[in-house]
Amino acid sequence: MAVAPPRDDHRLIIHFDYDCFYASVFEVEQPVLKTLPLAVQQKQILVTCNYEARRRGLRKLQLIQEAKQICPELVIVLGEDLTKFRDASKNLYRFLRAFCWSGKVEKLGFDELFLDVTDMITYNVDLLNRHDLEHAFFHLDRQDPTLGFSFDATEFHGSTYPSVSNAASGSAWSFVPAENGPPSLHIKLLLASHLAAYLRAQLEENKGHTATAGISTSKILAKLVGNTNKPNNQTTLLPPYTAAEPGAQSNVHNFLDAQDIRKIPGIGSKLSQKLTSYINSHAQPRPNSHASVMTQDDAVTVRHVRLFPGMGPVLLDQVLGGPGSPKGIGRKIWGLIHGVDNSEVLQARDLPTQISIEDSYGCLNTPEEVRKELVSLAASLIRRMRADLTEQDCDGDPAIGGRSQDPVSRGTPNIRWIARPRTLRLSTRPRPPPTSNGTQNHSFNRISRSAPLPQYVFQLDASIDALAEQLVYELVISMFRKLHPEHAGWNLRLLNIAVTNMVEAAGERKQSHGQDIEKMFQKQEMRPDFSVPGMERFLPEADGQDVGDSNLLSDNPPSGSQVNGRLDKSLYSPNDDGWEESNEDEDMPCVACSSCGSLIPHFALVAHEVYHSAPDTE
Ligand code: DGT
Ligand code: MG
Repeated sequence: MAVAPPRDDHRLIIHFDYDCFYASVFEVEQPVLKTLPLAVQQKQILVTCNYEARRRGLRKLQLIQEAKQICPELVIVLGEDLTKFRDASKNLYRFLRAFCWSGKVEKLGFDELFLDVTDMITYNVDLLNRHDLEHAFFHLDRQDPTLGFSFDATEFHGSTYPSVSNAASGSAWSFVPAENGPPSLHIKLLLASHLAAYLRAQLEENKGHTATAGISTSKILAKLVGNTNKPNNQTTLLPPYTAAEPGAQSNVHNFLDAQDIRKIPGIGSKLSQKLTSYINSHAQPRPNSHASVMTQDDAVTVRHVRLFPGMGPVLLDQVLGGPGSPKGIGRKIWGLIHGVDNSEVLQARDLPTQISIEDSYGCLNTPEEVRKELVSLAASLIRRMRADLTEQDCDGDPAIGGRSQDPVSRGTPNIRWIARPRTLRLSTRPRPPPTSNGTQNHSFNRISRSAPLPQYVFQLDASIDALAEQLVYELVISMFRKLHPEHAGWNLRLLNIAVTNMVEAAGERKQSHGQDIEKMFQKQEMRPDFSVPGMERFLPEADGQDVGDSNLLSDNPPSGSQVNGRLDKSLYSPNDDGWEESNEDEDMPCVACSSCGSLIPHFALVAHEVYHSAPDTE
């Protein structure tokens, strides 16, 4: 079946992958480490190592023991606390985002980014002086023509696929737009290659991190082509992207054909396993191979799939479809292996919709264990809230919610909350009881409970450990008791605490409409009766009387130390992912207020709306 070629309106996408990311975070802290073989350890695994270590034969995801044997002088640092990687990732993301006009900068995990630079390239191609390409100037600002960098527009920066000597020949001039003609893809990619090089250099100079980049017209192609030359390099996928004339070769096909099917983003391990076993078990002769039959171990490439007899969306649907498979899977995968990926680079979003911290356990059974873990999780949560939801208050303008107006931030000049979650959620997953035939039941879900988040957690001058203790003793334990009324023996496998229901401070968007949320928070501080009648049972009880388990309130609070090996997931999920079997508000149905997002019981909604409509007295 013919596949429409990648879109012809040519978006320009740059993919960044920071080199040996975790290791380089340590190197930036201690530059002397750059010259030594360095590995980052999590559990017994070397999760990554710097290129000095790789030169000595080490590789990612190797056993630490094995790595030490290969390289006894290896320097090992512990990487189980992800905080510093997350902070570095956010910092680099913000740095690169500042260059990108469209604001379309999408993070993939901690160390990959996609930038949609189409508008920057279109603008600069239009301004290119075709009579002096060697001394071209790339404008980084539409308003200030002096901001930018010089470059040589007669050649690509960095590596290309295919390499330039093998690429379709033609003088650089022939790729430059004709006087009134549309710019060629070639010249757009060429400019994008120089922009990528400039950004990589800025990243290294200002932040100390090197990165590998890929440049093409879609996320999938930019990511895959970037991988071909690592580290500290970049690769542009050259046109032609379509086989326009009979017998002509598309570089997209040529490039993708050689890829292992498992490496194609969007084809996860399950799908590639299904494809591999289908292709291998049908024992087709390999195209261009001397071997007449493939073995089970043979890697299946895109070419094997694409040229497999009868292959197309219908056969792919048969091979990959089935219960649980998304509709149209065959068409989607057929598109991907032809380089068709129209997914947009998502608009930058600074604020997570929720922050969630969790840890899994062999078995948590006693109040003492639970309390200790909850305090530790709460400390991590507050630390994350401070990292992700505050910013330097540059102008300190009280009119937009600056620090001087914020009672809970007083004493910490220059830092302010840019968003405040309204809801705290505690989730647990007990170990399921064995089924009647004695086998383990694996389908036991999480249960959770929510409550309004107390305002004191926003005090920036209080110690995180002290706040975590207070939060657990005054609120979280009572939530836990409601989830698990039994005194002990819960056999817990997982604890998760999260803050949700994020409300952006109005000062963030100076032109935002509606009520100034920051002011509303202040009023809330001043009005003890803001807590709607009937909600008190969710609110912190100062003396903890409702908690009812003296063991949980022992006089011996633990330190808020980090839990090793914490799983720290679902941090930026755009919405709750539906895994939860929530019994929240089971006996008091609540609705989220459309103005401020608070969870309000039905019966109190009218009173709450009256509160919002009250004239602003300030
Ligand atoms: P690179 O990109 O090949 O130069 O090396 P890295 O270290 O940047 O590796 P990458 O990009 O695959 O992953 C980014 C970071 O994520 C890496 O520094 C450590 C962490 N990481 C990667 N794979 C795993 C994994 O399988 N498990 C765990 N726990 N962490 C991983
Ligand atoms: Mg990387």
